[in-house]
Parts: sequence; C-alpha cells; structure tokens
Amino acid sequence: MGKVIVALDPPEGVNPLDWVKQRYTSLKDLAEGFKVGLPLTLRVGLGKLNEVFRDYDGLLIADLKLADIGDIMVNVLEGLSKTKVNGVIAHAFVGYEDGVGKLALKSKELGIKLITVVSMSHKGSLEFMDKHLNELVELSIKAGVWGVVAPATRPDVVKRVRALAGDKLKILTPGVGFQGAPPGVGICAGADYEIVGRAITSAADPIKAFHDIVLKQEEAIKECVS
Ligand code: BMP
Repeated sequence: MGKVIVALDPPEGVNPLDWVKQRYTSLKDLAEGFKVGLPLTLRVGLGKLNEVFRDYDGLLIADLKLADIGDIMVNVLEGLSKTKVNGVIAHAFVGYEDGVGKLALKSKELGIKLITVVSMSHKGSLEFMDKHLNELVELSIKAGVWGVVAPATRPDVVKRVRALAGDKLKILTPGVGFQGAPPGVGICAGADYEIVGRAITSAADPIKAFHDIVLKQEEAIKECVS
C-alpha cells in the first residue's frame, strides 16, 4: 500500500525499544519497508534491533550513511549480513576506487541492497553535494548500486537524477511531511519511494497518519500522471 518507507528515529525521552516495537507491529503490513539509523541503533543495539525484526521479510534499510575507506565499509556490511538488514545507505562522495566500488561488489556478494546518497534534503546539500550531483549519480550507476537517496524537498533534483539514471536506479526521497515536502512530490518527480519518519512515527495514531500520507500520495500521483 502506497510507496512509503518508514524512518524509525525515536525521539529523546522514550524507551527506544518499546517505541520501535510498537511502530514496527503497527506498520509492518502497511509500509514498503523500514529505515533504521544511528539514533535507534546506538540506543537499542544491533542485537536487540535484530530481534524486533526477526520475522520481517520486507525491506529493512540500515541508514548508517557510511563514508569510509572501502575495507572498513565492507567490514560493516559483513556485520550487517548476519542480521535481518537487507539494505544499507552509504555516501557516494567518498569516491569509487577503494570506496563505493569495493562496497558495491561486497553488497552484491552478500545480497544487501546498496543505496548511495547523491543529494540531501537539508539546505547544506547545496554547499557541496549538489554541485557534484551528476558525478555522484554517474558513480552510483558505474558501481551498480540498487538505489540512491535524493530530496523530496527539491523535486527538481529528483527529476535530474531520474533523467541521468533512467531505470538503472531506484530513487528514495526523504523530506516528506516534517521537513515540508508534500506526500507524492518525490514520486511525481520520478522517485520509487518516499521516506517518511516523524509525520508518521510521532503521530498519536501512527496507523492513521500512515493512511493519511498514502491517501495524499495517491491523490498527488493521480494529478501528476493525468
Ligand atoms: P523525517 O520524515 O522525520 O524528517 O525523517 C527523514 C528521515 O530521512 C531521517 O531518518 C533522516 O535521517 C533521513 N534523511 C533525510 O531526512 N534527508 C536526507 O537527505 C537523507 C536522509 O537519509
């Protein structure tokens, strides 16, 4: 239902394990997948987190925004391969040689979907990353990554990524809801998924919030394809 990947980032002041269990249980049959990042992993630990998702067969992305030399990123990936994680996010800006290239080879060997960041949803992305957008996308295509992250907050960037990548890459767009982008804007610009966090996870009723987002997404998609 919908094209929503839920970002699970617990706020301060909650029990992060209870928090994630509740949201996972409520949303596991609705979402296209989940994205877990450092805020959750550092507080709960990878072992406990893995237990929460032990019966999950959907997309489970570890958003570690890896940005290291290839050998070290490969080490991290090997550790993740012993868990339910089946997708990982890395930065493209570290470069191909002994960087993303090496990581991409290992990700294929381990069957983990590699997703590189080519542009971000905050304004700082304009300072460096967006100036190299074409190169970051080309590098990602050369490495044969599964997908890239590009911002729903700047749909023009998503359109450029889609134009450069054709159907070679999935595009995942964060920034919907809390950061101001309306549901559907990323998909209409050419993305495959919208990543939504707080607009769903901080709501009093996350299931209702999920359905509201999907409804708005579907309405926007109807408009933009007609
Ligand atoms: P929210 O919908 O609550 O703003 O969460 C967005 C999620 O997407 C967060 O987990 C954040 O780390 C991630 N994200 C982002 O917001 N912008 C980017 O450019 C890349 C991201 O991974």
